[in-house]
Amino acid sequence: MTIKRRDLLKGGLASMGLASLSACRFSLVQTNNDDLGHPSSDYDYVLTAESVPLEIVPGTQSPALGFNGEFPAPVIRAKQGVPIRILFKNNLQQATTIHWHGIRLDIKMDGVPFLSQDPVRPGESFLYEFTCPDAGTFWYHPHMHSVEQLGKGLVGALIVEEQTPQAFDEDLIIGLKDWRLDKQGQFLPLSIPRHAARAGTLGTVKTVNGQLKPTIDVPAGGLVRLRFLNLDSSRVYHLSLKDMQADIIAIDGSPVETPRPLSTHDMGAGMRLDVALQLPESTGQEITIYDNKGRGYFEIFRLRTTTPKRALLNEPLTALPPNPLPTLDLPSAQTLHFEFEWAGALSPVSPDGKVDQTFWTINRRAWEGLSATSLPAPLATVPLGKTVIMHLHNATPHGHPIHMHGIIFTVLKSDKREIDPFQSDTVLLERNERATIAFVADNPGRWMFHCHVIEHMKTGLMGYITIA
Ligand SMILES: [Cu+2]
Repeated sequence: MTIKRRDLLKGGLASMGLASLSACRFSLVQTNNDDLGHPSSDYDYVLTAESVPLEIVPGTQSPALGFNGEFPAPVIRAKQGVPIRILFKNNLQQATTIHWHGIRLDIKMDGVPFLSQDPVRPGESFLYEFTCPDAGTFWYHPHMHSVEQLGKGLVGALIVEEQTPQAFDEDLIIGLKDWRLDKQGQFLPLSIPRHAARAGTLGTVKTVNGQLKPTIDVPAGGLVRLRFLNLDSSRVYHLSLKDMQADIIAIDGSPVETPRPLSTHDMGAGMRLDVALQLPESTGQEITIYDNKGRGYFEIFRLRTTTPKRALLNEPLTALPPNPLPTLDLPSAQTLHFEFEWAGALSPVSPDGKVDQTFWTINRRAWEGLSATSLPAPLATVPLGKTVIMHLHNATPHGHPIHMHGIIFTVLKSDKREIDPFQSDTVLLERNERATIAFVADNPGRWMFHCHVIEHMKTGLMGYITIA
């Protein structure tokens, strides 16, 4: 099911397997030494960003971008608490960086140009080396030229395995991404100002792991873990299994204390959801996963039960082990307020089609951009070790998945729904919603704080918070 540009058997190694469940050490480098002079066995992964023709619309080739010449991108598997080394090579025509979404890592590895590292220029390499303190479903993507680089395919799953995992009969990665393509497979403009100023420019071709409405075989009678990742740049998925019973076991990578029944879960750009599903015992049963909008249920893909390839584990579902997050000290917390506002009513027109307008602000400031010589002031500075409470107000008529780098926060409350507090790295704010989140500022650095609708962040809805 992997789309490949070409055989990747350069070094006699098979392509990085989606099915590989262990964090084995391998690489796709041909020579013994890489550009940095290290032997290739020094890395757990070698990741190359490059141009790749992909067959997304059947019978056509799209001039996409991919990691290691394939889509879905190689799944990076790390073990909780064990260092991982990833050599990144930029074979694109533009500079880039890689951000490891949701990982509480050292600021130097966070992959934001100028804020945490120099851009990786065409032909250059960068060694990303970090330890994931938290287990769960995360992802990786560039943090430069994001509309184009993410839109054309540079998105991949990063799975951090628990030290003591709950056993599942099957562990599936479900990467959701839409592509803006015409019928001949050519890219349509990835950003249209009129849409950038509203909900974001949506794709025209919906895919699951790069395929159109696939049916995925699963073992009858088994307990499966479905790791949903919204790898899209704009779209919100309203995930539902309709009448089928399933349990949410983790939200945006963070385990929930007790599994929660899934009815409909809204997942904005960049967000994830881990769901446990006990499959029917008979073979040939189909289970549909839907996008639920109001009364409408629209098929995303299906599972089909087949004869199990190995004996079922018959393990009961338990909660995933909690991640080692610091304890909130709410009584002595520092409180911050953030107003997200909209300036999109200006009806922007740009004759060359470029999105260079400012449509969104955080506390009346739009992102000013940054370079080697200019760094805007932070949105806030908080002392290291302090608990921070953030009151967020989406004073716009559109939804925003608000993401913060470097920390994991707890979503405490919302004025739109009952919240049973949960941990996350991205909170989806509906139009006019007020929500409260809190975290311990225990990771020093300049951490991005932005909307994950890529066009929203590019047109203003971005800033950073300094923890020092
Ligand atoms: Cu937004």
